[in-house]
Amino acid sequence: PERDEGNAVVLERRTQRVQPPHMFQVVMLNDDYTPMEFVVFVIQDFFGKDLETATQIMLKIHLDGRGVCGVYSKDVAATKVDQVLEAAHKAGHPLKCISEPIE
Ligand code: NFA
Repeated sequence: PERDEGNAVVLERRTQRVQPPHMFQVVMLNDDYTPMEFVVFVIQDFFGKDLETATQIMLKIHLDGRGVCGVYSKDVAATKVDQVLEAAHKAGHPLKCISEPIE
């Protein structure tokens, strides 16, 4: 009956809620042309890092080829990527970043 269907829905939703939200890391990629100061500016501006942290992340990307700028829900991570790519494109820099699921 209807009451059983209702219980089944509630139980299924409870099971789903136990799963942690799938998080995505925004990874910035190195290139040979984007100025270091621009990268530091972008990391501060869009990822809320202070100057020292942004500089450390920029240097990590410069040396390793890539670095994580932040971890977000899928939608927010995609928005961060869009914001970075638009700012870089407008400034004439080839800076790239991607979003990828963690684990
Ligand atoms: N490799 C760039 C340079 O030497 C700096 C850079 C760092 C670019 C991090 C992109 C990401 N100007």
